[in-house]
Amino acid sequence: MVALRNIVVLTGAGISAESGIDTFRSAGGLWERHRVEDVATPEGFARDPELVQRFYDARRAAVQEVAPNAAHEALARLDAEWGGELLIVTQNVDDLHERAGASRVLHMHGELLSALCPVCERRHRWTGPLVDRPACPTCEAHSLRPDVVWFGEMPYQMDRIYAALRQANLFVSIGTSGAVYPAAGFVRDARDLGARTLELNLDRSEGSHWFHESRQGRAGDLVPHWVS
Ligand code: BV8
Repeated sequence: MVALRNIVVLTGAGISAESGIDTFRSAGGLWERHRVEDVATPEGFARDPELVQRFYDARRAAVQEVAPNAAHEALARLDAEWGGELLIVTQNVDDLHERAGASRVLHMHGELLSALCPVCERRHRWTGPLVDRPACPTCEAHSLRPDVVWFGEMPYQMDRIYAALRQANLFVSIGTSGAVYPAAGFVRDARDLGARTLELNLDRSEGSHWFHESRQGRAGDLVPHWVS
């Protein structure tokens, strides 16, 4: 039996649902009658930058009004207490893992509270709107965009994620539908590399059959139970 030392946790929108943040599938993947795949893309941004900026401005404001839930808090306890390797790879762009106290967090799809300047490529902590085209604090260009990874764009820190998967003894997926790649493929990578795989999700997901074990329920119930 391999000693359980190194854990990779993947989280998705479902872990933030009980904090009051809509998941992509619960909103029917729609926002103001637009498919998320049409809004969360570079093409969508080029086509209608104001629509896309308003989509993210609304979410950036909303995320500052909600609080972490028991699932975020349980992972933060694990992060504080676990003596082995732990990496929380999140698809979420909210900061609820950090606000619960977790530190070993990697935002593979970027963060709402960050603005990216495509001109000087600097990132800035950003809590206000971007729709009114504010100047980049570094280079003063008026081109700041949400610092999130859109469909068709390269997720952040993939090398670091695959390095962690190669070392993992346990891969736990929490609150994700397994609809979006490359994140949806991590369970297969982990399994092929010898890790045990566990899914904690409200419903069965598109990837449930790849997991050694899949438990259905609310993250606020399942995650504290798993961590304890
Ligand atoms: C890439 C940031 C190359 C923005 C997001 C054609 C053209 C171009 C690309 C593609 C293509 N076909 C396929 C692709 C690849 C594409 C893709 O996968 N498309 C899908 C639609 C098929 N992927 C990409 O483009 C990615 N980039 O491929 O680059 C590459 C490849 C490999 C290696 C390097 C480079 C970039 C994808 C990132 C897109 N950006 N977010 C933003 O947030 O606005 S994705 C966004 O949607 C989220 O970040 C998240 O990843 C995804 C939604 O998924 P979930 O988090 O799972 O949320 P969802 O609502 O779907 O599910 C929630 C789950 O929770 C449900 O199962 C539900 O049952 C459960 N739940 C609900 N409540 C609870 C609960 N569980 C527990 N407790 C509860 N209370």
